[in-house]
Amino acid sequence: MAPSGAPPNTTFPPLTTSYQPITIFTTAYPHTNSTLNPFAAAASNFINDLLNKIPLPRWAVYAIFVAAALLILICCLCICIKCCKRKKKKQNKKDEIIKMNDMNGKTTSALVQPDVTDVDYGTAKKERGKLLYSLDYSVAQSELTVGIKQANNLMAMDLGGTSDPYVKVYIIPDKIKTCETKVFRHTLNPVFNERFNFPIPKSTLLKSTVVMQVFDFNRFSKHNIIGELRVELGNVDWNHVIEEWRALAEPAKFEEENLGEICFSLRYVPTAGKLTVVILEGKNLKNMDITGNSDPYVKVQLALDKRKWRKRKTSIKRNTLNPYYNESFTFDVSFEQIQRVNLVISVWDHDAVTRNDPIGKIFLGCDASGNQLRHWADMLSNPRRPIAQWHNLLSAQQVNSTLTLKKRIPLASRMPF
Ligand SMILES: [Ca+2]
Ligand SMILES: [Ca+2]
Repeated sequence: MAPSGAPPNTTFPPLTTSYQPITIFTTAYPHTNSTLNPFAAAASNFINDLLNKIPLPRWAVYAIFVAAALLILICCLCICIKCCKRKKKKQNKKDEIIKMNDMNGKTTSALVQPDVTDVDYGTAKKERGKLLYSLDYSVAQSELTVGIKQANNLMAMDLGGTSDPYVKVYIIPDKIKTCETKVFRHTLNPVFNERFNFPIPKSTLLKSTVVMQVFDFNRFSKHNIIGELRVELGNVDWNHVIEEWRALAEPAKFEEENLGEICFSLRYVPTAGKLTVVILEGKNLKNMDITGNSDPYVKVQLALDKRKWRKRKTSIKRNTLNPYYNESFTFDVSFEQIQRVNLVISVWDHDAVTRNDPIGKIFLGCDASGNQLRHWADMLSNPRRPIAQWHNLLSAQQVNSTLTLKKRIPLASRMPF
C-alpha cells in the first residue's frame, strides 16, 4: 500500500520534504537509463563517485577537463603540422636532387661534346680566326718570300661586329724591315694575296722567326691586334712549298721588337774584388729620332740584393745606330758580394730638348737566364780573363718586370770599408 500511503506523505510535509524528492530524482535519473545500458550506468556512477571525491567544485573540475582537452587538441594539431612540413621538405630535397642531376647531366654532356668552334683549339679560348700564309726561300737570291693569302673568321674588334684587318710581317731577331698588307674594311674574311721579300742569308734564316700579326685598323684610335702567328724557320722543311692555314694565337706579351744589340766584355778578379765592364759597341739600334737615327749612350748599373747600388755611363755618340765606345768601368765587388750582384746594361737615346728615352735593356747575374746567364757564368768560371759577347736588347718594360729593383742602398753601406 505504499502508493496509497505516499500521496499523504507528499502533500503533508512542508516545502522542505517536498524538496528532497527532487534531489533524489536527479540522482535517480540515471537509474531509468540503467535499465537500457547497465554498463554505461556503472561507468557514469563511477565517474560521479570520482567527481564527488575530488575536493573541488564541479565547475572547476569541468573547467580543468576542458582545458586539458584543449591542450591535447592543440598538441595534436602541432604534431600534424610538423609532420606535414617534414613531408614537404623531403619532397623539396628530392626535387632539388633531381634538378641537380639534370644540371650535372648537362655539364657532363658539354664536356664530352665540345662546341664545334672549340674543336680546333682544344679549349674554350677566344677564337681569333685563321690565316693562310706561304713561305718560299730562294737560295740563289738569299731571299725569303712570305705570302699572306687570306684570313678567315677573324675576331670582330669594332662595334658593328666586324673588323678592318691588315697584316704586318717581319722577321726576328734581325728585324730588317716590317711589311704591311692593304687594309680591308668591314670584313672578317679578307683576301690579301700579297707577297713580301726579305733578303736573308741561309745561316741566319734557320735562326730566325717570321712574325705575322693581324691588326684591326681604326682611323681615330690605336690599331688593335687581333692575333698573330710565329713560325720558327729552323723547323721548316724547305724541300716543299709551304702553304697552310693556322689558327691565330694570342699576341706575345712583350713585342720582340728589334731594339738592337750591344757588345761588352766582363772581367772579374776575385782576389782583388774587381769587376770590369767594357762597353764595346752597339749595332742596329732602334731609331728614336726623326732623323732616322739615335744619339745612344749606355748606362752600366750594379744592384746588390736587388737594390740599386752603383751607376756609371758612357759618352753620347751622336746621330748613329751603330755606336762604338770601348769605354771601361771598374767596380769594387768582393767575392762574397759577386753572387748577390746583378749587372744592368741599358741603352738610351739622348735628346737635347726632351727627356732621354730608353732604347733597350738587359740584365746579367746568377738569376738571369739564357744568353745573359751564360755570359755571367763564363766570366765567373774564367777569373781575370775578359769575356766579350753580343746581346740582343730587350724592352725596358720586359726587363723591369723580371728584375724589380728596390730603392738605392744608403751611401754609408755602399762604402766597402
Ligand atoms: Ca676597326
Ligand atoms: Ca735623340
